[in-house]
Amino acid sequence: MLPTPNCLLPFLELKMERTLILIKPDGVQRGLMGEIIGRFERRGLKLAGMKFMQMSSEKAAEHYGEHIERPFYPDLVAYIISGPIVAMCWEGPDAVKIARQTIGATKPSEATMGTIRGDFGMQIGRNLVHGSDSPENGIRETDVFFTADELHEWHRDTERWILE
Ligand code: DAT
Ligand code: MG
Repeated sequence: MLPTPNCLLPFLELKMERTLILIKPDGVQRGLMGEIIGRFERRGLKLAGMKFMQMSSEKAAEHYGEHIERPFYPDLVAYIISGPIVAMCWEGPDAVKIARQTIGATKPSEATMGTIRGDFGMQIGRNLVHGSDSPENGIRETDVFFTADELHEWHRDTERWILE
């Protein structure tokens, strides 16, 4: 794993994390963008960046590089580049864990009801959403999709009712 840049260390120590969330092509095609975005928004995570885009195979390889040796890799890449996606960066304390909990288990048949995959998913190869699995990957993956000027630091007026 690449070392964390020094400027990001205070961010990690505060446990203020960033997570990269993708609404995969099935989520877009099924008209679930608003539903999925709303779940992260209502949970209390704060949006730092969002874009509607179609991934190239190069970007898919960069994003999913850790899975390159897995048998499902070619299907995974074909699926993720098959249509437009929504890429988002959400932040907050424990954002990675909170987002993974909101998304649910990788296999929709094992995902708890009330999670995105548990409520809308059927199969592992159409599991609607990606979420980073560690704070370090949250930073690395955000960097794959966003430039610094596409990430916004803004004051949310409801902040004190969400975080103590
Ligand atoms: P997650 O997306 O929950 O972080 P992962 O990182 O292990 O899961 O895998 C990335 C994606 O690859 C996952 O969302 C769906 C696909 N995938 C993982 N394991 C698979 C398997 N055994 N068969 C088919 N697809 C799989
Ligand atoms: Mg993963």
